[in-house]
Amino acid sequence: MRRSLQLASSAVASLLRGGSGSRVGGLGERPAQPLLVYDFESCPFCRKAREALSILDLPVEVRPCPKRGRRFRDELVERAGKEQFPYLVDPNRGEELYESDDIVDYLFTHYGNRAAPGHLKGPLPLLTGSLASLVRMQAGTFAEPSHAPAEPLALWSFEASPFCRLVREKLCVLELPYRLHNVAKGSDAREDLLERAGKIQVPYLEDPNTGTHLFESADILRYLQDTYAATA
Ligand SMILES: N[C@@H](CCC(=O)N[C@@H](CS)C(=O)NCC(=O)O)C(=O)O
Repeated sequence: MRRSLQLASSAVASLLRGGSGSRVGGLGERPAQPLLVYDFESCPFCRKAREALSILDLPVEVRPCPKRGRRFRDELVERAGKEQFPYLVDPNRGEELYESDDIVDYLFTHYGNRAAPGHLKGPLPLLTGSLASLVRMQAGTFAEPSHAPAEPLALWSFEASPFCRLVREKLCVLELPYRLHNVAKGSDAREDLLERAGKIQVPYLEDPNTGTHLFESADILRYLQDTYAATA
């Protein structure tokens, strides 16, 4: 798909979800350690959980589990017993959960100061989230051959950004683990990004394996393909 189409369809995907995950709100206690999530980008259940993480300004270690990928699916089965996504691990409270509704409620209960908002509950987010995946032609669904990095990468992003979505889809299909720093509008972590990278712009990628630091989604996509795709 041409880049202009990629961006347009990614923007439509965000619109279908009403821009959910573009702004933080209702923050509660902050976790000492990042949470961990097993998910894949096009899964509408996973999308709900990622929107909650973005709204609640929570950093999270992502273990991408695209279909036909084994790198982290096997790890999840060993850990929890079945391939179902999303799966959340909270090392701060010793909790581990399947079921997107339970995960969203859990996050708002422990890391928000309000109940989960209505747009993350019921059938509507699944309908609009599935439509968003269709508009994206199921990008971020199927694993592509790749080399595993020694260390997880780090991505500064927020859920509703059309540019960030393209990068998350690529990290997903290449099964590249990464620390996701959610920096939606209103996030305190934006100041950290400014200090670290010199400007507030997402997506921003750091790869400790190669010492690479990159803004610009097109450059990041090219870098990930050239560095980690097995066919490169
Ligand atoms: N009720 C579950 C449903 C989750 C679900 O069905 N997830 C799908 C992906 S969208 C899944 O895990 N499929 C198995 C697979 O991809 O192998 C929830 O809300 O979390």
